[in-house]
Amino acid sequence: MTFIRNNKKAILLTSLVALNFCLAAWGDGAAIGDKKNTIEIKDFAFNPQTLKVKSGEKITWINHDDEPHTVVSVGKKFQKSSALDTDQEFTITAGATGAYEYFCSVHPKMTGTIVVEK
Ligand SMILES: [Cu+2]
Repeated sequence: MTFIRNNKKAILLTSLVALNFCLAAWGDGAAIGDKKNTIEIKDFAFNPQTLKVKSGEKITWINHDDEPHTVVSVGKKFQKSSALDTDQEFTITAGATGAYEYFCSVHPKMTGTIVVEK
């Protein structure tokens, strides 16, 4: 009887440990995927100003200002965003390698650069 009871406890404990590991691994992965290539628009600036990504990765801008902003590629190298309201996001997928400059068409002094690496 004692053996069975202990065994059940051991199985339960093992399951909990395994579950925790799974949750931890999943949580980390999601956090990296979500935050890695995010450019915050705040106080009339793109942050970070220059972002390095790998080709095929997604890049997301999020507007944390009360003013609307846009993301427009110099030379139309990638699709432009619509006017982003507060907390609105705009996502593109990085294509060919190179440096891509962009600006906000509402406030052209706001500029940033995406560097796409292999
Ligand atoms: Cu702007």
